[in-house]
Amino acid sequence: MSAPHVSASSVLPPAVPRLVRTTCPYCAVQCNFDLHIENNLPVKITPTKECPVAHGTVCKKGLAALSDLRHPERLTTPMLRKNGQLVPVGWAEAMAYVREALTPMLAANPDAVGVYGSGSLTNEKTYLLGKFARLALKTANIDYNGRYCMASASTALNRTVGYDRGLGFPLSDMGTSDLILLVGANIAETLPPIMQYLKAAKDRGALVYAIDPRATTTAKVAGKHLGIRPGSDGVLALGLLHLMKQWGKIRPTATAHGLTGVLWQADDYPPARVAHECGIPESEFMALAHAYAGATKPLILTGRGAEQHAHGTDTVHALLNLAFLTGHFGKPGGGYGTLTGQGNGQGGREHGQKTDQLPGARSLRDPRHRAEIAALWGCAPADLPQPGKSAQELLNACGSEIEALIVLGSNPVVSAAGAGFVTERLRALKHLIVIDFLPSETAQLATLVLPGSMWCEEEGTTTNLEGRVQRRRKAITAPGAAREDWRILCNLAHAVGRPHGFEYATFRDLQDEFFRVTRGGKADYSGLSAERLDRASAQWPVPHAAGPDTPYAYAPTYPTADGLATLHVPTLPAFTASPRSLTLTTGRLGNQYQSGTQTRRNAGLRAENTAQMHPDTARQHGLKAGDAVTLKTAHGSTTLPVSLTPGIRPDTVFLPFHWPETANLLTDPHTLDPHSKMPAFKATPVTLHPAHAVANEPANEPMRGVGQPVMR
Ligand SMILES: Nc1nc2c(c(=O)[nH]1)N[C@H]1C(S)=C(S)[C@@H](COP(=O)(O)OP(=O)(O)OC[C@H]3O[C@@H](n4cnc5c(=O)[nH]c(N)nc54)[C@H](O)[C@@H]3O)O[C@H]1N2
Ligand SMILES: Nc1nc2c(c(=O)[nH]1)N[C@H]1C(S)=C(S)[C@@H](COP(=O)(O)OP(=O)(O)OC[C@H]3O[C@@H](n4cnc5c(=O)[nH]c(N)nc54)[C@H](O)[C@@H]3O)O[C@H]1N2
Ligand code: SF4
Ligand SMILES: [Mo]
Repeated sequence: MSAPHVSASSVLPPAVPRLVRTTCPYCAVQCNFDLHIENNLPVKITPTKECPVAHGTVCKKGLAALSDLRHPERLTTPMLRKNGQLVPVGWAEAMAYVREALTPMLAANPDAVGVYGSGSLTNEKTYLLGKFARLALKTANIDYNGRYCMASASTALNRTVGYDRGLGFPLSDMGTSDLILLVGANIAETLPPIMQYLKAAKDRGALVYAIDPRATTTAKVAGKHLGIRPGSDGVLALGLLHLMKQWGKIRPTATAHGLTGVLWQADDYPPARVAHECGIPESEFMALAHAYAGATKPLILTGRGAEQHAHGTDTVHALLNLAFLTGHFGKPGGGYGTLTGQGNGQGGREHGQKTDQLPGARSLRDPRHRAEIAALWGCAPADLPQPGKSAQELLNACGSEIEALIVLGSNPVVSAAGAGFVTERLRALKHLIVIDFLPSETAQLATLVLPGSMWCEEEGTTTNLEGRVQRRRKAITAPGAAREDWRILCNLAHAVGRPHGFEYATFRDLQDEFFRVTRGGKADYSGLSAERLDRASAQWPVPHAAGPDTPYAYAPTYPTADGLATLHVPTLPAFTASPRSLTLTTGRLGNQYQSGTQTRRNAGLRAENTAQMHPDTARQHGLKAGDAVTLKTAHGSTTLPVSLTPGIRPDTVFLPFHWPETANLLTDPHTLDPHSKMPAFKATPVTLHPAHAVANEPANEPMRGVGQPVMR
């Protein structure tokens, strides 16, 4: 990249404005833009055509990203809870608290200390967080919010081809597909720059389907919309496989284990059954099947709509099997891919913050991998913990098996399933240590808050949804006593008396170690350096400094024991729901990001927190637009204004999850996908009650959610 940029060392306020090229703090597209810096402050963002992903487009969130940097609520000093209140303290006092709180616990039972990470963290911080948990704390109990994200797709890819890169080809190849199925992905709102590739495909004559219970903005651009019942995507895939088999379209990508069982299962899914279970007209299903059969390069892309179910992994297996058995998996621009979500959702799932993982996408269960990492970290393989609890299990165990929790880069009070229940669990902890740069709802519950750094206040790399590693450059220094997160993790290791391995003199030492440690792993970044990434981004694996990167990841042989793929027969629930029952599904709005910490405070990003429903559904419940409705599930209740959207299925209600008083008060914290441990964010049975009708009922205390804001 021939972009103007500066190194981390040249951050003193300059006499003239300077430009620093970096990447966006939000989603997995990881658009590049230039920051115009004056006096240690970015004053303007300009997109750049040199961005290898978005080519000069950015979305509204990216353009508004500067507003949080010096927000009045920005955390600039550690805050310790004293007499029930969080009060500012110095770093020395904060670290003394950490020492006193954690040292006895670590001596007695290290697994009582949990660590909760994030797909928003750079690769280097992801790596360091995993190392911190295993080497300094020696706890098995580390996991991260990616468990809530693309974990079902990641699990299905790993189980099938032993490898997990969300897209196996450069994003721009999407433009060469002749049929694109967006399965539960509302990319016009969530990954907007990708729309240019969708449009390129359409311009070349491609058919594009949005498969979604709502006629979303994406569906309007796509042109074709299949409004299926939440959770039924796997059934749809089996129905397509059924017809492909009948129509002689089976020509597997490669020899694989499990082909026969998968093909047998499809016999049970004739079109009439599929139309019934998916809740769509059979004619619409047949039109899709004919389009798939006739396409030379069909591409199935899943988003969270298909994946965030208690049978999400099986759903992805069904879609992946279809792509594989029809010979499209692994083709440039064709086959199957998952649209990763968070800024470093891809790299964040590769370098050891997953509970069963070591850096470079190694397995904590594999004796060889354990030995490799132990040698690099200077410990015995037996000293490395075994896999521990997954994200939701970790949160659910707070206050019982887990006595202290360290959170970096997540806001589970808003984003976890059953957030009311989870909030009570977090309150029951002895110690909750949150590293954030804004007072998230989770930080507001903490016993200690440590002020971290924001995106352009630190160096690092992120890996976008096509496995492209890019530099995120430091442009300014963090305000007040806020520190770079990597330094905070090192401070914590020192505070608990385990400094070994956390003595980096500079960020560069950490980064070089990170690249080096991935050598030999499936996600091998060892050929990378900051200098190489200055010249060009690179798609992993990149095993050699002088060698090429890997734009096309999925060869017909796979990194499995015998080089073959293994297809799994999906287990799917039968859909027998009565036509009168309602399903709650949840998701995103274009103007808000995740749990909302970074966007609800931003005046440039306004959005409405409403319960979206079909006009007929509203009418049946005596509701009209703007009325307050109380939504109740087996897990909680919440009250919101109604908004009417004729494009949604009448049996489905949609809630955004960006606010504390919303979606996750209603979702189930206990039922998880058996393979990926994903909660069912996208389907919960729900009932609707006009708010005046429930006003006199007793309040349901534990379900109310977050506690009183204590920092504002
Ligand atoms: N504006 C914005 N952009 C974001 C984010 C954000 O918070 N805000 N977050 C980022 C992250 S981390 C992620 S993971 C991505 C997520 O990106 P998406 O996957 O596009 O986001 P969602 O809105 O969660 O879900 C997509 C669609 O799934 C539909 N859906 C619900 N249930 C089902 C179902 O059972 N089947 C099918 N086929 N569809 C269903 C919903 O109606 C919704 O339109 O977005 C990233 N980009
Ligand atoms: N009902 C429902 N629930 C969902 C989903 C859904 O579709 N429906 N989607 C799920 C998905 S896909 C995801 S990814 C999760 C996301 O939800 P969360 O895991 O809560 O993620 P964020 O809201 O991004 O939270 C990030 C927090 O960390 C802070 N932060 C961000 N980056 C950094 C950093 O680099 N350093 C530090 N120190 N702090 C940082 C932010 O200020 C914010 O408070 O939500 C999940 N929950
Ligand atoms: S698309 Fe994603 S990476 Fe690009 S500007 Fe928007 S939020 Fe940032
Ligand atoms: Mo996500």
